[in-house]
Amino acid sequence: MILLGNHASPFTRKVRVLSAELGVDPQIEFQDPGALSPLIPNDVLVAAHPLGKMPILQLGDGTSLHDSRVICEYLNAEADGDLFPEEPAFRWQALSLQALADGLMDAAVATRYELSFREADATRSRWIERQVGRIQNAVSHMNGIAVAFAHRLTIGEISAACALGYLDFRFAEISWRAENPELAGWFETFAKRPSMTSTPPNPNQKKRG
Ligand SMILES: N[C@@H](CCC(=O)N[C@@H](CS)C(=O)NCC(=O)O)C(=O)O
Repeated sequence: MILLGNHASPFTRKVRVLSAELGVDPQIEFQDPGALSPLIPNDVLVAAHPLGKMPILQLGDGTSLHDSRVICEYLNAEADGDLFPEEPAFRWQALSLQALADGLMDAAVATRYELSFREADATRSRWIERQVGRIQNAVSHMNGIAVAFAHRLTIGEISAACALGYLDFRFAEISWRAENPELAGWFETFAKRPSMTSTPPNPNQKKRG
């Protein structure tokens, strides 16, 4: 299998962390599709996914899977893993946490693009404030439920960790730890897992995402 993505992309990291937790990462060849810009479609990505976004998982039979949620669920099912719990008591919490973390990443990635590519004006600063407000609300909600994070590893905690890792990477000025001590404590431990330390977002600072 080939995973198209780059190190900076938090959605790609989600797939890589999950693969490492499942122990299937040696079966996946990680390939960078080249320059990524929201202004210029990347031909490699568009050929495999109409939206032209990463990550994309190319299977041995030539088919492609997207997006990160589908790829993660596919890998978990193929490996007979338990990162997408079946029991309702865990399942809906895990999927909701994944959705929240994905929404945080969407807001952060969109803000990153906006800051990189658009001229400053009054509309832009209001739009950015709205995204940062979303990010802060998401982090605050996670802090409120973080006490349960250590009980069981699911796609929810993996997604939350990748979202927080992306904030540290691109938005260090959003110093989220001070107001969210439970979440900060959990992340400090989680960030030391081999799945996280082997997938840093910054081995090459030039990549966008
Ligand atoms: N919902 C998608 C989001 C993927 C996404 O936003 N990927 C970004 C990189 S982090 C991307 O490919 N951006 C390129 C673009 O917007 O043109 C997922 O879960 O995979």
